[in-house]
Amino acid sequence: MLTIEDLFGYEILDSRGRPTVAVRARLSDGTVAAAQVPSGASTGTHEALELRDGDPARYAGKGTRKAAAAVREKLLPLVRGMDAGDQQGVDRALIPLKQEAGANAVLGVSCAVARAVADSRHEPLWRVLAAGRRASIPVPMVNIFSGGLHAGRNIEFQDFLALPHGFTTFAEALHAVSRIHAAARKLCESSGLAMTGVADEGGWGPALGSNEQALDLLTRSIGRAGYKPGAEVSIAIDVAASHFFREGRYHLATENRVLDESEMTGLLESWSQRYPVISIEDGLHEDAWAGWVRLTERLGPRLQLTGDDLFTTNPARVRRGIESRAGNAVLVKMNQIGTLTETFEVIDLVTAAGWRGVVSARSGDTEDPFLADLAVASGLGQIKVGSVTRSERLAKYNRLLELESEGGLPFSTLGIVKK
Ligand code: 2PG
Ligand code: MG
Repeated sequence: MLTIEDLFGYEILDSRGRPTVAVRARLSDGTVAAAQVPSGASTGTHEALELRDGDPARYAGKGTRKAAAAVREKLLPLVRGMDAGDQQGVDRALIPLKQEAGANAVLGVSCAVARAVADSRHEPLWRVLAAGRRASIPVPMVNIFSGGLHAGRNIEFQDFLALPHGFTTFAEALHAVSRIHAAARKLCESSGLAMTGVADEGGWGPALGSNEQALDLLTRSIGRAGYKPGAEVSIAIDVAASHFFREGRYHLATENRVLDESEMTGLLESWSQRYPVISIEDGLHEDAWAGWVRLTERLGPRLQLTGDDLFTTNPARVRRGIESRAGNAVLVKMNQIGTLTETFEVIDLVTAAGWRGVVSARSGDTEDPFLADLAVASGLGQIKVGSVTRSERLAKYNRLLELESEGGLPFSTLGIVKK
């Protein structure tokens, strides 16, 4: 039996230059493998604990040395000698320690062990993760314009993404969004918008006069890149509504207006009619369960309504959403919940319910391509990694290109076609 012999955690920096955790696992056959943990900025209230040192002398209190040290001191004693191939057993042993050691430490162990097992068996990571599930190469939803907490609050809505659903391969879909990203820059420059570098996820973050302007620019960028908006490439939005919600209302500071829930729902409805929008994430606040049900009744038949902060990849919250019909899709982020086992619990709930799912990176990510293999293994058919610049983003796309080139995996047929 292949057992866990040693675990070692260490502090590294994420794509924003902030500390995060990496873990190296050593198995009884000598295999050593490491995994790096991502970190969000627009985090949901119900996410698992990300342990930070709180020492103001280092990285403004955001150091991760405590979480890193907990890997050997607190987590290793729980799993040393366990069957490394029993991911569920390993994860179940770790789950009670999420609060004390940090979910960042726990996830690092969960992923490093999975990778070590794959390496030891000389199997691709996705196949070990899939464990019999139907794997596929996902369609990417790609950030073109950023707002909110990822771009200095230039506008309130966080993500305007291109969803290239009209292509037969991942490589072609990626090529299309790369052209759209370039066309967006040109369009902004010719519109007199200052372009001074990219936002946290590699997209453009110009100072716009309104949130709707981003939709207009994106629709035109798709056209200028040579694609028919809505036919080959549609739009996805991440509203990240919890982050501009105060005292029961949605504050669109850029536009100098404040909306209640039904006005917010109305705004999303009118945009989805005037622009080729097919997917809306976090359109309402993370605890507005009743509002989400109403939103889903109204827009669910036409749109993918994805819960990110609403569900925080938490099986209990996802179950509640499925039962009450709050949304119809789930954003899957491993570090919101802290283990691979719980992440797959969510993936399996989503699949069984006939919902959609999007495997997602964090705005603070790393050069670890783990997420690409997870997305393939999940069979959910969609991945969100940010834009087509910055190597922490490209690490995932490049891995998907590699897997597609090898052949043998189907490209997801999302069936999202809106003419
Ligand atoms: C999101 C993510 C990724 P963050 O809200 O979907 O775009 O952002 O990692 O900051 O939560
Ligand atoms: Mg989100």
